[in-house]
Amino acid sequence: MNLSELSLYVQKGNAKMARKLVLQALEEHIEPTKILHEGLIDAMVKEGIKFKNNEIYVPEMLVASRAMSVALKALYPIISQHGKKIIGKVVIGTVKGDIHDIGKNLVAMMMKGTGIEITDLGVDAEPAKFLKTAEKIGADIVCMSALLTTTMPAMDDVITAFKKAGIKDKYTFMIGGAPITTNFAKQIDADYYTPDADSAAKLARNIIIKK
Ligand code: B1M
Repeated sequence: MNLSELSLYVQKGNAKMARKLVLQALEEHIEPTKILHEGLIDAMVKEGIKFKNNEIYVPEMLVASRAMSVALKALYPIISQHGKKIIGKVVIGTVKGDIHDIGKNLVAMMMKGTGIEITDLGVDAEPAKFLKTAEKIGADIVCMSALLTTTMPAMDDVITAFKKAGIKDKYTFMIGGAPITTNFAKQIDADYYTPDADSAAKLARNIIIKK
């Protein structure tokens, strides 16, 4: 199967066909990570470029992202299947002001696949929500995602809230998202930045195992 066809259906926002092609690709034993990168993430990268060039607008980007989410769900059982025992707990969310959740969902899915229990705060999550939930579930790691340059400071707000409560050192803080860098992580006192879901999941597992 040609994965660029899958990417095109996602870009057009055809969720039904996108899901169908993911299932077909799996039947053809195409690697799930290949389907993810060449069929699904590729579509979002192309949508991002078209949006930047004013070739499409928010509504088109929105229908494409819906198709992406539907198609991603078809991959979920494979990516997040583990059968391992739970090794630790993560609280994850997209920070306040930001409603991008595809990357965050992918990170959560892959972490789950390594045996980590996930509590997902969804999008537009307030600092107090991170703090309250981390304390409530006894999280090992607090994970934050941001896709907008304008919402990056909200990550700092979360860490500041933990500092103010005197509990910052109880947790490891991991951050990520397209505009995030290692330098930014250092600036706001986050412990780690990882560029993608796969590296985030591997790192989280290592952190928990070494605890
Ligand atoms: Co938005 N958007 N968007 N958008 N959107 C971007 C991010 C943008 C780069 C597009 C562009 O201009 N080229 C741009 C941001 C510019 C900037 O700030 N520098 C942008 C903009 C401007 C906006 C609006 C302001 C548009 C408007 O209203 N005028 C608006 C903001 C809304 C808000 O949040 N308040 C907006 C809205 C939307 C939609 C709602 C339409 C939709 C989101 C739907 C959804 O998420 N459910 C949307 C989309 C789809 C995009 C693009 C096209 C795709 C994002 C995506 O899902 N990528 C995006 C362009 C782009 O990114 N190229 C764009 C696929 C996903 C798998 O990648 O999320 O990067 P990503 O996650 C990666 C890594 O970053 C990493 O792992 C993932 C993969 O392995 N990662 C982590 C993510 N979180 C991590 C956490 C970790 C570790 C790794 O540790 C904890």
